[in-house]
Amino acid sequence: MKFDAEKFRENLSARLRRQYGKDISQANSHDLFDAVSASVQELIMPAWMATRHEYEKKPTKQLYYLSAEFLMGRALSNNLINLGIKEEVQKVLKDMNINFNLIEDEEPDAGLGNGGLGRLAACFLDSLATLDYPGHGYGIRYQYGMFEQRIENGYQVEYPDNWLKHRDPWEIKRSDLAVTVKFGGEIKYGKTPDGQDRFYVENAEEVTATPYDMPIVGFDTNTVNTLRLWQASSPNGFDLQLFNDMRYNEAVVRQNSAENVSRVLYPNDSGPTGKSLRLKQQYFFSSASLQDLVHHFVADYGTDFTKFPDLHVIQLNDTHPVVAIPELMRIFLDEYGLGWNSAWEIVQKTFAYTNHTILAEALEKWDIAIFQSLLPRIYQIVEEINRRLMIELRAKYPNDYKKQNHMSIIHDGKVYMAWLAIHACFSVNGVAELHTELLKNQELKDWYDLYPKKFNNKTNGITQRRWLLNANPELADFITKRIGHGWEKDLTKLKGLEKYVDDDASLEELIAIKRRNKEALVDYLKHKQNEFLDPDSIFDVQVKRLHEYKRQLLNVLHIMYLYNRIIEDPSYNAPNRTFIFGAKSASGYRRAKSIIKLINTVAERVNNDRRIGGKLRVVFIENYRVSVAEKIFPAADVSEQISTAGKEASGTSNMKFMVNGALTMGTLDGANIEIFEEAGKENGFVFGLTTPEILKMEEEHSYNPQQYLERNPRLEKVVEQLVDGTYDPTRQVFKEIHDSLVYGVEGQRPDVYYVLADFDKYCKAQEELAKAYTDKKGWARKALINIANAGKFSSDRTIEDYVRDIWHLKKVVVDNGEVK
Ligand code: 26Q
Repeated sequence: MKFDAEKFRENLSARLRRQYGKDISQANSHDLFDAVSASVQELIMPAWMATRHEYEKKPTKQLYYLSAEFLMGRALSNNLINLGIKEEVQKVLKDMNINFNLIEDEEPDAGLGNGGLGRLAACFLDSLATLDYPGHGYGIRYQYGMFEQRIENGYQVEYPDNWLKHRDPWEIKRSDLAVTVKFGGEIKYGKTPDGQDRFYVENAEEVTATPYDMPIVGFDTNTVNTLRLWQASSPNGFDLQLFNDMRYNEAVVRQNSAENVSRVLYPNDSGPTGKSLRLKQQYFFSSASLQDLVHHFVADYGTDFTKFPDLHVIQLNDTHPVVAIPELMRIFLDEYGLGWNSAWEIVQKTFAYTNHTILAEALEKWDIAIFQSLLPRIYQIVEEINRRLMIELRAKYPNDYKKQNHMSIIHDGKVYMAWLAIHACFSVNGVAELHTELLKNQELKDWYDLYPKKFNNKTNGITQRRWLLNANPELADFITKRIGHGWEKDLTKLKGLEKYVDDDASLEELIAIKRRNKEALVDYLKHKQNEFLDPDSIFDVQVKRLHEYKRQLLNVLHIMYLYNRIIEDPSYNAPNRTFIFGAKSASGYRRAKSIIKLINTVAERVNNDRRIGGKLRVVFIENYRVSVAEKIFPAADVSEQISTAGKEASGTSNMKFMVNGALTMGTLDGANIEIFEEAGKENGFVFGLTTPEILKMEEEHSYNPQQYLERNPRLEKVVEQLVDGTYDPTRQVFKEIHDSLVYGVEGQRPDVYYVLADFDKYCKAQEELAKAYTDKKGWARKALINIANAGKFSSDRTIEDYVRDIWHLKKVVVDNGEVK
């Protein structure tokens, strides 16, 4: 885009005057952040309008990505980079004596997601716009995003994330497009004014859904797509009568009830809570989004909906928006009078579903009682969908009642959202090769047998614009100096770096860049947490949500083992290591919270033991989130990807580490397998049980954790140290962790995630890693090979795969929207 520095400068000053009544010298960092962002937003506007105009001008199929989460992080720097004006803006600000970094740090993360699934949605939006595809996001404008985590006395404590406390300069409220979403009420059947028999609902609770639009700026293109987030409010405000009667609390009950729908992101990313407010959120944004699409369609094309699937494809991000399926049926049947068969045909051509988990306990199901009372008409439609499905199943598997019952969308008193998705959608995909195979052959086998053609794999990816170009500018320059530009939009070009893997000067430079990035992280942690890290030590990093299956516990047990060794064996000799953790736990996940306490307890002990002499340090980074991740990946030497094989659907941090030149310490799980395939196993550290080995042990019930304890005294010792007073004088705090490994608690088998089984293999792989690190050049060479082979893991590739196999979109090139 053309950038007029003088105009930008004037605009900025004018804004500060208008909005804050200040001139530049009086403005604080926050005022400046807001004014700079607003000025950038204004630069985005013409291309955003031009994009919308272009999509309206020639009817073309558009993608709508329905997701309960969009983990966007910060927008300022990313937008500047994608607009191609970051340097210019930085220069203008510098000339005005304004420090860009300080301004940047004023922006709160848009933390509207838990982890991988939400960040994937954000990376997809970036890739869609960059590749000139008409694809938009629909979600919820949570007033409070992912909680702020503080560590108090070693424990996680959650605080509300009030990210909207100042205004958000990137959003535009579209009150003109508000719709009504209805909950509860009674189903009636009767005549419409023009004499047709229809279902309708009476006495429903009405909630207004107001859209707020955020621009999604493509990199080096004029395409600006839209993320539309819905906010809930009461159509009638508060009750003035009650207020006048001084019944102040009662006066706002209805208003609060409506506003609660988009109040807060549920901070658990595993087992469904079964909370009806969560189902309310799901229906709220699904219904609002579909009403929006249908209104627009009817305005343009009238009520012949046969063309609907030619112009819309809706991707469901996990089962969270699956209630959109019966909602579209409801709109067609009840609002436009279509017959069941024609409505169903359109619906089946419109929706596609992505599965993000293999954990059976994470598959969403809702109690019939909750579902039916909250969404009576939707429930009725689901019953009819299921009635017709069961006819098919009875015909196909006449005597297999077990299968019929298992596949029924409604059974055991619950509504199975994944079953509804698989039955209704034309595509069902997993997010890495192994994951998709496990869905087909294990978890969803019955469905794969019934609908083999629906199943396909789309290995996840990440956007190199945010995670390399923006987060690691020095590495980006290193790359561009050697292979030129082009990798920003075609990450496979990184392959060109392979020429340099034996070039000493390049390796030296790569080492120097990593070193400076480590210093930057050291600096950050010094200021934020008063932690002093050694940049010459190995930065060994595990950052991700805290889950037993991700096995942060295996990592800590290994640290406890190293600590014992260093103390017992004065001749212990290995490079200094810093183990870095970042993880939020779901607020109700007790065992995960104990693991956070354990990490912090071990850190406290190890870091304050003089005998360790810098050999070992443990750091828990508080409140891990996108903006902190952007400082961590560039500084990492080692990427810990150590989930129990078969449990991590894909993982995406593994890709962010790889493209930033960290070596993977990983199990053969999720996308790790594809990473090792691309980079070569010899350029990382593979260890642990494989999925077939684990499946076999599960089938035969042959896993005996006791054996591993007996055979490995060092393992026995660290496990015992959880309860012998070494780390906790009360011996209570880590008892549950201990017992879950050794005995099994709450009816579970012991060591469900094979921590003890993989411990020895992990220690050996870690030893190999430490040895490899002593060869600085050899290590840098491996790092460069990893970077050179990271091309597959761009979300651009993922999006092209979706477009080719599922969405069938055409690129729409937008001119710059500037007045000619
Ligand atoms: C469901 C019902 C009620 C409340 C919460 C939820 C809920 C919320 C979030 C369930 C799951 C999630 C998030 C799951 C998630 O992030 N999965 C990850 O998705 C990534 C992108 O595909 C994968 O890389 C990870 O392997 C997978 O764990």
